[in-house]
Parts: sequence; C-alpha cells; structure tokens
Amino acid sequence: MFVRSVMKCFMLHYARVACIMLIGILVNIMSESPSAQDVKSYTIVRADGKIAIDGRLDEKAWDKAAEAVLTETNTGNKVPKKSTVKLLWDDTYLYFAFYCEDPDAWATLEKFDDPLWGEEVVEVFIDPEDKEHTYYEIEVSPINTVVDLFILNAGQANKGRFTGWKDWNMKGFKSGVYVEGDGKTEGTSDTYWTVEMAFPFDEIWTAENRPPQDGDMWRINCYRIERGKSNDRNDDWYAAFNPTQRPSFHTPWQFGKFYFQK
Ligand SMILES: [Ca+2]
Ligand SMILES: [Ca+2]
Ligand SMILES: [Ca+2]
Ligand SMILES: [Ca+2]
Repeated sequence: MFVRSVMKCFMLHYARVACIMLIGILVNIMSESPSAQDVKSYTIVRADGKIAIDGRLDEKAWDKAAEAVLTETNTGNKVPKKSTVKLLWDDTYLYFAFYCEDPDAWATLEKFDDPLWGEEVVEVFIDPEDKEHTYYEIEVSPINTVVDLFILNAGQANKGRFTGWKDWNMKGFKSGVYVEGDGKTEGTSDTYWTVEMAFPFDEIWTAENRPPQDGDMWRINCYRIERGKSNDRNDDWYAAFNPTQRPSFHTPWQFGKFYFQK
C-alpha cells in the first residue's frame, strides 16, 4: 500500500514537471518566433488572354482567379462592406482586381504621388524576397490617382519602423478604376468601385526571377481603407488580405504568401 502510494506520488510529480516543461517550451516558441505563425496564402494562376486595365472586371480571365475576402486589419473580423481581391499573372505583368462595395466613394487628391492614405484607397505591398525589410507600396484611389513608394522597414524587432522613398516611381505601372456611381463627389449614392492594376515584372527589381518561375513565393498584402464621411474618423475602417494584428499596414512579417502557378 505504502509503495503504491509512493509510486503514485512520483508519477504525479513527474506528470506535473512534464506539464510545466511543456508549457515552458510553448511559451518559448510563442515569444521567440511570433512571425512563425501562419499567414494566409493564395495561388496566382495564369491569365488566359488579354486584360484591359480599365477597372472593369469583365474579362473571362478573372473568372479563373480565386476571390480573397479582405478582413479587418487588426482582428481579421468581417468588415461592413464586401471587399475582395483577385490576382493573375502572365510573363509581363502581375495583375490585381479589387472590388469595394461602397455606398459613397469619394476622393479629393488628384496629383500623382499625393498622400492617398488619408482618403479612400486600395493598396498593394509587395516583398518578393521574403526578407521583410524592403517592399513596394502602390495605392489607387476611386478617381484613379496613384501613389507609389519603395519602403525600407527596420523589421519586427524594431517595431516595423519604416521610411518610404516616394521619389521612386514604378515605370510602366497601369491602373484603371470603374465606379458604379460617383467616385469623386462625397455624399452621392454609390454601389461599388472596382480597380485593376498591372505591375510590370521588369520593375520589381528585388525579385529573384522576372517573370517568376512556377512555384515561386512572394510576400504580398492587399488593403482597403474606407473612410465613410471625410469629416468623421469614427466611421473609418481598414481591411487586409492577411490581418496585420496592429494598427499599421507596415508589417511585412504579416504579409500573405502568394504562390505563382504556371
Ligand atoms: Ca478590365
Ligand atoms: Ca466610401
Ligand atoms: Ca460618391
Ligand atoms: Ca512615387
């Protein structure tokens, strides 16, 4: 009886020690490599036929592309209005198609390289190297104003501090916007706006292969900023392909994984 209870005591003790060790290992994994957590992935298929970059997503080629739903940037929760993105590629371009359901699209900034992030916009961040320190940022507004930057990011250990090189321009970049409604004027009754973008592979300097090879993976995130009324910041919301889990889009360690498929 005594032996059995001593054995039981030992077993309980070791079970407890094993449990504490396991928790310790888990805490270590979580604190040492938070970037190892899974991010969303997407397979980019080839475009069959030509895509006219006019903002209208009526090419047959777009039917083949998977539709990814953008969710709230911090939390990954559903956003109030349908917000989606699709991608395709051919030997010359990487294509994006955004759909933004919007009861009132508006924009005031009209000059190339204006700071569009203060208004309604869709954005694409591309890090082909997967090193989380440099990436291309391009934004397009409902009136097809464009701003492009090359970003240097200090990385997760430095809280994603970054600086943007705005004088850099992506030569040959094309975009088109279609608005069901009035994308310029605030206060109108609109339905949605759609955006097409074409990134020439020749300008993506940091990519190992241009065009990419079958199976190549690039880190990319796609965003939408919805600002409701221009004089009220309380109705703003932010959507992302992969949630950044903080109030910043500049989190290259949270970009999605996009695979090129031939
Ligand atoms: Ca089109
Ligand atoms: Ca809007
Ligand atoms: Ca409007
Ligand atoms: Ca620029």
